[in-house]
Amino acid sequence: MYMHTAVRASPVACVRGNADTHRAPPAAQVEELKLVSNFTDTEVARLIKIFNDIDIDRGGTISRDELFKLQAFRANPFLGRIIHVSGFSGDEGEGEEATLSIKEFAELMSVFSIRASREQKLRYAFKIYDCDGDGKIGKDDLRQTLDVITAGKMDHDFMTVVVDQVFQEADEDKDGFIHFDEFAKIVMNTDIEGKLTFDF
Ligand SMILES: [Ca+2]
Ligand SMILES: [Ca+2]
Repeated sequence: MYMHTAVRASPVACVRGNADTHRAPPAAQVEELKLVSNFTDTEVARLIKIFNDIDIDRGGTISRDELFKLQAFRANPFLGRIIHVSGFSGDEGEGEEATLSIKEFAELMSVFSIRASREQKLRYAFKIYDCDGDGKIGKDDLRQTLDVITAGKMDHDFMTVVVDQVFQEADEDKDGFIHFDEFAKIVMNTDIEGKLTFDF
């Protein structure tokens, strides 16, 4: 059988005598990904396979479009928009498309997994709403988030009403910002946790 020589081979020696075409991922990679996630060995292996399937050009990173190939994101528009809002924060260069490494992908999937705590999910959701990243949600943050979540379809005046209402209710100490504890209270009775969870 022809053996291609692409430089994708792992530095870890191949296991001999195993004809399985689905090579097991290198143990070091599995351990590394387990450190940044809450997954088991089997789940990490599945995650690596998913990543490699999406990463068609085998560039080692996935773009937002590639991520959206995952059924879970298509089936849950809320999730997809959240990813869109989050903009893969941390690695956007000027004018460059943000991408995820496998490690970042594992972290992301970990937050959305059934293993993540409600607190972890809420912290993540909070970060998404906090567009300017100053640790609190201002009215501008909320406007921007609503704009993305509703795909720009929310009428400007109506949005002002909604934003004012949310602040009226959530901003308990009236400092003009929604802090994490205030945020946690207003989403307490919503299914935000369910929306931020999927099985893969
Ligand atoms: Ca903010
Ligand atoms: Ca406040």
